[in-house]
Amino acid sequence: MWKGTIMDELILRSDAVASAQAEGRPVVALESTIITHGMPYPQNLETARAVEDAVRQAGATPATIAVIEGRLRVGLSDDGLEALAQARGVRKLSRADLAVCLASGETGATTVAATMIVAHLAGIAVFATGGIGGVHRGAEESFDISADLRELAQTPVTVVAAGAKAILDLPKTLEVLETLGVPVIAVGQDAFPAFWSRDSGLPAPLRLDTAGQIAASHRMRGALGLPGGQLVANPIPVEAEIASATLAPLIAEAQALATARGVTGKAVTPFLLQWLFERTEGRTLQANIALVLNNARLAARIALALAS
Ligand code: PSU
Ligand code: MN
Repeated sequence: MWKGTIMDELILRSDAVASAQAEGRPVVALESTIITHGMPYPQNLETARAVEDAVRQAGATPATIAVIEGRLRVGLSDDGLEALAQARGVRKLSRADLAVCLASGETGATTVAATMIVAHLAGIAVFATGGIGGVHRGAEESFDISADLRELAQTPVTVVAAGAKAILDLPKTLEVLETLGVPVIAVGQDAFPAFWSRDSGLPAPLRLDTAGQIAASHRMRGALGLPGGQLVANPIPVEAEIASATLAPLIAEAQALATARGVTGKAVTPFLLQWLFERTEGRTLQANIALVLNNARLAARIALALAS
């Protein structure tokens, strides 16, 4: 079939991913924007490697997704990870950018939205990241709402994140997810987590306590013919969290600075993360690393449950 041929030409799987899929073993998709735009070098490379190891140790195969010179890569080699981690000026790809980047043979890192699209094309149902994009503060003026939210509404991938980043307007983010019909499932607690902190002060719409239950609800959406995925909101481990009261004034400062400097569009999230990293002497980065690892482990358990 022509569609299959084009897809086979576009998607380059690593050997590990190809054999895992051929044998029906569990695979977990991982994004690459967190490597190129979310963390500084060399912590980005160390984290990318550690996240892949965490997935392997939990019994699944990691598939880090990126566009390298116009090819969709599903599963990167260690050299590939290193090149991406050191590269400068890499594009940040969301749904809108994917086709242009591929057609022009360029290199780009996939956000949550683009990683979901590619994971689904490649037949991967579970994806681990840090935190999804959402409704930015001041969105009533800027209209800045991440394409990640609409992707969750239309692409059937279960996304494990530590909630949404506390730099966002979390009440509005939850309202938009509700409008879009996206299940927002807190893991093991009633509160919606806020990325660096376990509790956003907002109740999560749904709660599940085990990977098996999350896998079952993923399957049930498929059986019902519902498009779209699930947002699995996995709180950061207690020992790694930063109290939200500590971060609140710094986030307000970061946001004010971004507005004053006219930072807009794709640059907003990387700007805020980088500024918080500097203002907390790296504490937000340490917390970010801990929560991504925690999400990778849970995603692997969900993928295992789906594969059995
Ligand atoms: N999670 C992290 N760090 C990140 C991101 C997620 O721990 O940098 C990235 C994801 O790729 C997400 C993006 O899709 O931030 C959101 O960007 P925007 O707000 O521009 O949609
Ligand atoms: Mn945005």
